[in-house]
Amino acid sequence: MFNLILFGPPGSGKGTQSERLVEKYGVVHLSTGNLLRAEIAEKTPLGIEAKSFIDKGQLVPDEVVIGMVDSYFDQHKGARGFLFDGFPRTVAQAKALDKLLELKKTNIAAVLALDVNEEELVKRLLNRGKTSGRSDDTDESVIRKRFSVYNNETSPVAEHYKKAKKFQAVKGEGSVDEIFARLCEAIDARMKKQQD
Ligand code: B4P
Repeated sequence: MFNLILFGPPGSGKGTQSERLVEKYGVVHLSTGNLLRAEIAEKTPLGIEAKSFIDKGQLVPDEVVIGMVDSYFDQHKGARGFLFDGFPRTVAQAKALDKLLELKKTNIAAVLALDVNEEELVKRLLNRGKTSGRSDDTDESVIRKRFSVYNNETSPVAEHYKKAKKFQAVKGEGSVDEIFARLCEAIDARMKKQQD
């Protein structure tokens, strides 16, 4: 299996790039943001709980997200690999993922982190908010809150993977095509290393 994590602050292009990466590499896309929004749309108990956190720019509790990832994994038993998008977002989630992958006798090949400056991120998110109908993208104070949650709770996840020598920063500014080319270059190099 070849498993990747696409890491980065809100609006850094994780969702945008993931769509292209799963098509090119044939791995299964696991976006916790998309899974949570699907639960919200269906008004499930999990979705109703998640919405109350997302609307405030907070993270959904770890046990809710980890349970959701666990069952998604079980639904995709034959996968040749996963692209984790927006997960893990806390150190507890990263540790839970390590355990889950160990049980499946696999691991993370690389963590690619999209690097984008904050003002560009705010611009992108407010712009998306005009058409997406996403409540967490229309209010600038909620967007700023998401950045502070990212800095406090999600940034330490980078350290977790730096220690394991899996972390690689990738410039996330420029055109979607340019960023995609940078990501593919990094992935191809990791794949080659895994085969050697
Ligand atoms: P997510 O759905 O993961 O979304 P995101 O961080 O907002 O965005 P992403 O980085 O994917 O941005 P995108 O490519 O779309 O999370 C939403 C919420 O769900 C979280 O705040 C949290 O509450 C909850 N949640 C999710 N996972 C969780 C977890 N594991 N634990 C706890 N809670 C969790 O790009 C954004 C915009 O930029 C788009 O409009 C796009 O068109 C544009 N864009 C992309 N690339 C561009 C480029 N190169 N140039 C210009 N614009 C670009």
